[in-house]
Amino acid sequence: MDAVKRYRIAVIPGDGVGKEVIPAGQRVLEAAVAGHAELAWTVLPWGSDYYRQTGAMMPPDGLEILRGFDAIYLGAVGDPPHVPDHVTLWGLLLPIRKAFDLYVNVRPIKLLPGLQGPLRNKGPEHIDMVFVRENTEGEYAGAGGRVHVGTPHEVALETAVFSRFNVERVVRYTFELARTRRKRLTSITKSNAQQHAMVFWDAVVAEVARDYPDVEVTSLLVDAAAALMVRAPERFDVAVGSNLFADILTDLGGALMGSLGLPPSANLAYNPRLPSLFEPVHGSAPDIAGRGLANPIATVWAGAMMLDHLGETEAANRIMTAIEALTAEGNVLTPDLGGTATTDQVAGRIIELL
Ligand code: GGG
Repeated sequence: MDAVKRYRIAVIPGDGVGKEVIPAGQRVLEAAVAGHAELAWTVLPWGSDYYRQTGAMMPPDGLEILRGFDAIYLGAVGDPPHVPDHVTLWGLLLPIRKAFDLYVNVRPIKLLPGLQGPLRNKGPEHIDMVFVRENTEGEYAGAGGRVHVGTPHEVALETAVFSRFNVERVVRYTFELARTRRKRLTSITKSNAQQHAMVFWDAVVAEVARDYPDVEVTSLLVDAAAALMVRAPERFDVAVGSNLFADILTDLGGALMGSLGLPPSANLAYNPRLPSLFEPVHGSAPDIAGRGLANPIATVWAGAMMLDHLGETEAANRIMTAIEALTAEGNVLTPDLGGTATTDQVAGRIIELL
């Protein structure tokens, strides 16, 4: 008999609805692996409550603590107006991405069966793409500063950083992914206006493309890409973009799916010995937090991506099949999808459908 595998998973529910969707996700994952694998959860109460008690979003040795885990399962960060958004993000999520070199952020955008996004004439055959977001530098490199603060001559700089090593590996990851799908890659920049880094990005894509002659490459400016995602989403298969552009476009993608409560994301470590991080694309949604109304699907789906990453592919596939069965039957959905079910009821129904 095969030994039951044991995975050490750091759980950071974080803020707002993160505290509701993460326990729902844990329940589904537990049910999916039951009898085959053990998920050894360590819940870390880091986030804005921790910040209010200690002045920091995580302890000083937080990154060292996380290093010992096989994966990180994160809910959401953000507690405006109590803690400024840049404090929550730079105190927890962005340092984790940088410390463990989580170089790509993989975000599937896919219309699930039975759901209707805002594009009435587009079905699941039209909306099925994967975004690869550059995840450690670009516009979120944290390079910049402010001078002449408090004077009429105040200046603020936010410098985008694009290194050849990083852009090349992100683009290469995307080409490899394209080969597993419809072999169509869209690279998204703003290289008409941003004449240094974005022209460089285009050049790196062209260089790497020479190793993938079987993949069709399209380059789009980000503004045109946003319009095309709405007008003709079927033109997208695999897309790659900078930290900021792909962050924005995947929220648009969530809207095309019918709710931001749906898209998941996998922040993958370049070094497979370091933990990767899995989270819903959405944030802490303070407007609905604490009411049991949050859609757990993005978090459950992110959990399936985590299981797949850990090698529990069969369990991951069963979760995805159950999510699709849930949306197809359409009678246990949270209010963002027009239903009346609670977070826990949706998780419970997914478990029944496993
Ligand atoms: N689910 C994680 C979360 O809280 N996302 C909100 C957010 O603002 N994320 C910024 C980012 O992904 O860079």
